[in-house]
Amino acid sequence: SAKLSPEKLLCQLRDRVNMTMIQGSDGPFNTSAWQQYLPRKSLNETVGRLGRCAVVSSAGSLKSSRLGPEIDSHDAVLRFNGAPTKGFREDVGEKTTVRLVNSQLVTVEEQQFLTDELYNTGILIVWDPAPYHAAIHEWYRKPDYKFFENYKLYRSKHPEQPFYILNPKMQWQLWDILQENSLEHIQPNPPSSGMLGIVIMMTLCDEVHVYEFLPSKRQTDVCHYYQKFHDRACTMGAYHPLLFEKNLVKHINQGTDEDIYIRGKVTLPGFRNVHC
Ligand code: NCC
Repeated sequence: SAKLSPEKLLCQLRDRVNMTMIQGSDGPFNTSAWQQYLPRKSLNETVGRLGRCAVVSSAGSLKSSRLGPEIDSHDAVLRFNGAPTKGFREDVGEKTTVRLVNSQLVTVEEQQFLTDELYNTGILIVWDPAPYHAAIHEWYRKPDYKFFENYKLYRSKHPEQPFYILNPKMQWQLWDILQENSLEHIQPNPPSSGMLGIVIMMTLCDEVHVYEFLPSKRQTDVCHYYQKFHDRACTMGAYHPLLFEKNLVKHINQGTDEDIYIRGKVTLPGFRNVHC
């Protein structure tokens, strides 16, 4: 197998995936039209040093898990896209420190990103699928979704809420590592929000617990814990290389198989605690 040991894989992730947010000094964002919108403080300054962190997937298997109190006991919690806490507190908790959203959600009118108060809590980070290893200027001219206008509108409405744009180079640095550690050829589509969120928290925290990314005994075809919709592709992947992401996360899990089976819980070290 082409697979590296878990230790070597963690080192590769630490050293090759450069998690940064777009800053006002990054061309083509270094213009007066952008300066007033991009947050002045870096994400690191905004969150401070984080200890124990939780990443909560949106999987249907969170339903009836009663993991809420355990999830809320973390110093910081990351959630995805439109995943709600209201009405689901017992299973997913209510703390939301970071919400990672894709550019489709920010752009498409029906998603109500600009009006739904769900988005008004915590730090927001948006990411957009960029062409493979494209330079930032090339991506800027042709984002997958034209989310820049809604980003600016949201920033004007909520100037106090930190809202970052993920530098798109990260997704392909991560994809390269996924491909190198898989025996099969992977479609060149970017990793899911789930995988990106896991690596973001490994950068910010001492320790990361991921819930229901690797499915527990509650595994189901129900796509999300907050909707009735069924689709196996939600768990296995279609556009995103989700299966390869899950294999990689399983490989570097430092928790027990029982934790996966009972809680859907994976334990990963923060990059600060990875020694190469
Ligand atoms: O469904 P989504 O993902 O918002 O889920 C967030 C992350 O949770 C993990 N997940 C989800 C469901 C499931 N059964 N198993 C899981 O492991 C995945 O890691 C997933 O990334 C996305 O990644 O951004 C995605 O977004 C949705 C959708 O755009 C948003 O929910 C906004 O409505 C995509 N669905 C569609 O476009 C129809 C999904 O493919 C990827």
